[in-house]
Amino acid sequence: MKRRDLLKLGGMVLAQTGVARLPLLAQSGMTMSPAPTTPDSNADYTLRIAPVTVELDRAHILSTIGYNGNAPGPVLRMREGKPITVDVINETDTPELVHWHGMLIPAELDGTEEEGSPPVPPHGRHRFQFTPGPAGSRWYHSHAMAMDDLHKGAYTGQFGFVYVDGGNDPGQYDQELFLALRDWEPFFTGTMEDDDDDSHDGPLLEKPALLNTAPNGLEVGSMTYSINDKALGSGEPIRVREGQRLLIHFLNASAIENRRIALSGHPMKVMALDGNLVPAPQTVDSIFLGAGERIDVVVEMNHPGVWILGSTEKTVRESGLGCVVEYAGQHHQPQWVDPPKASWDYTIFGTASSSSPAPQQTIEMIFEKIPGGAGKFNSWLVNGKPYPHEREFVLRQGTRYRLVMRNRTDDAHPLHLHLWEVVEINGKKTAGILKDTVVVPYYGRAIVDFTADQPGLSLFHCHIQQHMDYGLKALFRYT
Ligand SMILES: [Cu+2]
Repeated sequence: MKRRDLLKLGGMVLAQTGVARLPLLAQSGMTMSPAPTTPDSNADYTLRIAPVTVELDRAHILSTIGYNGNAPGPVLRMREGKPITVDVINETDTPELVHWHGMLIPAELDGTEEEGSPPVPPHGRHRFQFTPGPAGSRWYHSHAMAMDDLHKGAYTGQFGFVYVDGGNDPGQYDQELFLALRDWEPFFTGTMEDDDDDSHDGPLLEKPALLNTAPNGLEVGSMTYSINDKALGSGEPIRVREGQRLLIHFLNASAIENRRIALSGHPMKVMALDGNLVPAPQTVDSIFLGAGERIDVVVEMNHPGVWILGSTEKTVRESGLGCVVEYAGQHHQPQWVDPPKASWDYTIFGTASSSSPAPQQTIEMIFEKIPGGAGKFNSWLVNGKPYPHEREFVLRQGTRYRLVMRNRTDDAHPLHLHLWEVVEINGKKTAGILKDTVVVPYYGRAIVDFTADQPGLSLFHCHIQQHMDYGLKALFRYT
């Protein structure tokens, strides 16, 4: 989407320093060791929600709310199908919700206010017991509403990876890394300019003939970024040796923005989208992650040097969204190499025909934005109506649905529901790609199929916090 103009105005420009000091992988959330449990608990994991300090670099020491003294929180490893207990202790003054994103678990455990999941009370605790699944890269994060409070919900440091082990990982890699993309210190601004080319070169199938030209409202921006808890140029590099294979789990944990990422001089083989193996892994020069999305890639380390992995947007990268990858024996300045320009296309990772049952019913959704005007917030409508869409989207257990999402707004929205199969993006068909979040392109269209097999309430929503808070969501319920 937007940011670039703002970033030109200010923000720190990364000094061309090499890499220095600090954080151990264990501190930066890249660790694979289990999170500590507290002695007073017999849970598998304990998550403590409390104020934390995050040192992105010497110039940016932030205070926010995080898990277990850090942001991101620990990587929680679970075994698919093996019941697990997680105690969540809330040491803050406000109720909190922990959402298990991508996990297929009952609504009361899903951690979403709108679904009626019980909050973790202020200075209270809540025990989560569930059977993790499906296998793959999942994550946990606050699902509290933030509205006009940029110190709540997904704007805070309450996020972390969950990796659900399927037990059949052939382990064909030398290093496994968990990298979460983040922006910090959000602010409201009315002067964004839309220049994200990632979804602008599509066919604009849903662009209305008559655009609403009312003045735009306030949006959320940021000029401070990191991967895990470190800005580019701070923290330890990822150290590699020639000939190694890296498995990198990427997560876009931003509450604000979709992102394109590359590793200079190194193509990446996309193995899984949102934690689910894709039918046709492909090698690409850059990847694009909507807020909430995960991508697993394998990278062959066959280009010795010292390289920058990070945002393809220069200002964003130089304001922190990157890290250094250093080959053994190489000590020069980290280099950035722009990847060739390309559009992100989910469909290339799929197959021609689906083995899933044909949909029995179609749900049509039209997204529109009502510009808020100067100093006010925009709002979003689904099918011309505001949230909550009482009894509008009622599912029958076991039925296969086709969901047609028509984006008549000037933003690319990462829409999230439990699990669906991508059918078509801007008219291009595919099959076999299972995801829980799909970016519906700028004035574009995305079609997905899903089976109604998660009884109870399900919240369908945009993963950009402000869009969700101001209407881009709907409750699905069952008959
Ligand atoms: Cu959105």
